[in-house]
Amino acid sequence: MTMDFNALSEAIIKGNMDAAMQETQKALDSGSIPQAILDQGLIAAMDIVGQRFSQGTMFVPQMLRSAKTMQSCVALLKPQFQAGTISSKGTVAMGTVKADLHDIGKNLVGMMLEGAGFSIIDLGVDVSPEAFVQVVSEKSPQIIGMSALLSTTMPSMTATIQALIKAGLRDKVKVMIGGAPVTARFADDIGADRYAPDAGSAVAAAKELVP
Ligand code: B12
Repeated sequence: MTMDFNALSEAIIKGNMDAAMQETQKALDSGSIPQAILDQGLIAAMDIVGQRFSQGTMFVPQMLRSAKTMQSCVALLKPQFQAGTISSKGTVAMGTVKADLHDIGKNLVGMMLEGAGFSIIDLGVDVSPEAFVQVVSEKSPQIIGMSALLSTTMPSMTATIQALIKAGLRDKVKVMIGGAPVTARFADDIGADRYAPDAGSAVAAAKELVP
């Protein structure tokens, strides 16, 4: 069935957690597809939050409230994305790069990958190149996934790849990158293996990287 998610988006933008969670549950109960709730309700709302922040009509505290509200709604959707695959397709170590604290996108990508049967090592936010190198040397994930939401933190992706090369580990791991300011061109330039624009295509990319 189709439905519009305006009330849900509005509640996310206002940071009204109770209303947003109720709207998410209502959408699930009425048979809306979880992916549609995520894309058209939650992510669409965060885009508007970003635009209002750029225009100077919303500020960091409100942005944070919207982010927390979104995260609570994502938690309600999470069970819907767990496919119940038992055998692991491979391990992905996911982190938001150094000096960057945005983790909603990284968490969504991790959640979708988990749903598709990958094991996730969540390194959290503000992850230094050294920390990525350490996880590769100690845990041997097949893929590392780096997220950056700030143009100022994208160079940390370059630094991480350089650090992997220096440690002699670059050929031991595939590197996947993403985040709003990141592009396929940038991925090519810095020698990453893949860029993906959203969580769905991140799953497809990971499956290609670890066939
Ligand atoms: C929420 C938010 C915050 C929250 C973050 C809370 C949290 N726990 O994450 C808070 C309030 C903390 C915050 C702080 C700041 N923010 Co902010 N924030 C946002 C906002 C509104 C939404 C981000 C988001 O969660 N989007 C929803 C998710 C689902 O989308 P996504 O992250 O892009 O992820 C998807 C894809 O990119 C991809 N993806 C993401 N990661 C990865 C990784 C891999 C491996 C792959 C394959 C794919 C992938 O898949 C995801 C799912 O589909 C954006 C605006 C925007 N529309 O992006 C601004 C934005 C990113 N912030 C911005 C700024 C400027 C800041 C601050 C500097 C503000 C300040 N003056 O203090 C600080 C920096 C703090 C820091 N050091 O990191 C700017 C960045 C401008 C730029 N290009 O550099 C933006 C674009 C807002 C704007 N329009 O100006 N922010």
